[in-house]
Amino acid sequence: MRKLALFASLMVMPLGAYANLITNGDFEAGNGSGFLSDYSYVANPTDPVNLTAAATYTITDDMPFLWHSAWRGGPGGNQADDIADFDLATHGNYMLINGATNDALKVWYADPALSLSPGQYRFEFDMITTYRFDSALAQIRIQLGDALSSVLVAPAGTDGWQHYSVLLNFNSGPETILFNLQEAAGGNDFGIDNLSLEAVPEPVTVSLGVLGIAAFLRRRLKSQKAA
Ligand SMILES: [Ca+2]
Ligand SMILES: [Ca+2]
Ligand SMILES: [Ca+2]
Repeated sequence: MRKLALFASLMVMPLGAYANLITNGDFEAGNGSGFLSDYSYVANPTDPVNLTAAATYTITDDMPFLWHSAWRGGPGGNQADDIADFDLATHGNYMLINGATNDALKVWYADPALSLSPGQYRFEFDMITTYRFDSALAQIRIQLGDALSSVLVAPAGTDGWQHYSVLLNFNSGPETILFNLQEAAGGNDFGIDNLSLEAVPEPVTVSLGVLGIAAFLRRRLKSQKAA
């Protein structure tokens, strides 16, 4: 029984480490909670500029065409398919973005900055293309301090949300940032939702657990021999 109890406690430890370190990653708390952006925030679709200018964004639970006539969900074309693809009943609020022509601008960054210990992290998010066509698909890169992800290309303009998951080995640096490397203005329009950052339990924790069990069994064997 004691052996079983020890094993159980060692197995639970890594599982308990999972927790989303990002606040408001689902955007349900609206704009300016848990994040900031170098892009300009547009409050509602009746603003004169809408989201027709590059480097602008909003937080909405509605279809993109309300913000830009060339975006998905409008009458005609693939309207029914677009509405199904966006699945707003499931997603609620999301960040709707007209990409910048300067890839140094931060699309999204955690604010206040996260305080991370060195180690491996998993960054996950959902992305959808809001332009009706596939020109200049967004190219996303995640930066976690000194760790950079590969380039994550947005799905086609006829597809639904796509889930992305990257592992990053973080050593130092305070910021958790989402960049868009696509610098073309024609297209480069996308939505993101469900941002998540989790610490990945280190394999060494498991190894120590196995060593701990081995040591325990050795001790037990010794005490049995002595008896
Ligand atoms: Ca959401
Ligand atoms: Ca579709
Ligand atoms: Ca654009």
